Amino acid sequence: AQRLVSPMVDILASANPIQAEFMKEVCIAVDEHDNILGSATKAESHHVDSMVLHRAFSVFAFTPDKKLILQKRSATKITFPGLWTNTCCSHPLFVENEKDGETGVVRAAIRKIDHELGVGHLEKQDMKVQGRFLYKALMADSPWGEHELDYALIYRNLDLNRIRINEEEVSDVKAVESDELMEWIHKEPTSFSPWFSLFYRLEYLQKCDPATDMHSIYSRANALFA
Ligand code: DMA
Ligand code: MN
Repeated sequence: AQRLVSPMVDILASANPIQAEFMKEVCIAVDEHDNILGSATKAESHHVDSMVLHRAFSVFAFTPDKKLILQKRSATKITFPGLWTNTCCSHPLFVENEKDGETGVVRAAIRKIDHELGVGHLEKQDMKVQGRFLYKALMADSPWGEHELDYALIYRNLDLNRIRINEEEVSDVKAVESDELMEWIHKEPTSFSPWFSLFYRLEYLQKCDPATDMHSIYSRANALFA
C-alpha cells in the first residue's frame, strides 16, 4: 500500500477537499459471496490501479404517493459527478456496527440518508433489503471507478419536503413514477449513474438477484408496505 500513497496524494490534491477527506474512509473488502476479506480505504478501493471489490448499498426511497426519489450527484463528487441516480448510495464502513451483514448495511444507509439528504432517525425496520448484485464500472476520463457488491434497499414513505439537501453531496432531487423514469432513462441514458442504469440495462451485470430488477423494485415497494 505504501507504493500507492504518493500518486494518490497527488491525484486527490486537485479534488474537492471535502470529498478528498472522505477518501480516507475505510471500506469493507469482500469476495463475491460477501465474505469479508479485509479493509481498504475508499481511495484505494475506487482507484483503477488498486481497486478491490467492496461492500456497498443503494437505497430506493419512495414517497407516500409511490414515486421513486432520485438524486443528482453533486459536481464535486470524485466518482461519477453530476449524474442522476437512486435516492442514496454509499458504503458500510469497516467499523464494528457496520461490518455485520445486512444489519450493518442498514445502519450505514440510515447514516448516509441523514448526511446526504438531511433526514435523520429513519427506522431500521422500514428499510428492506431486496438482494444484492455485483458490478464494476470505470469512469471514462479519470482513474476512478466502482467494483461493488451492492445491496439494494427499499425505504417507504419518505416525504420529499423532509429532504434538506447537503450540497456537498447532492445537487438536486426529484420523485418519479415508473413510466416517467423509463422514458427519461431511454431518452438520456448518459445522465444516469452506471449502477442505476444496471437496474434497466442488464448487459453490464455480472450477477443479479432478480429482486434487484427495477420493475420489481417498484412493485415490491408497493407490495412490501401495502
Ligand atoms: C457508492 O456511492 C455506492 C454505490 C452503490 C455506487 P457514493 O459514491 O455515493 O458513496 P459516497 O456517498 O460515500 O461517496
Ligand atoms: Mn464504491
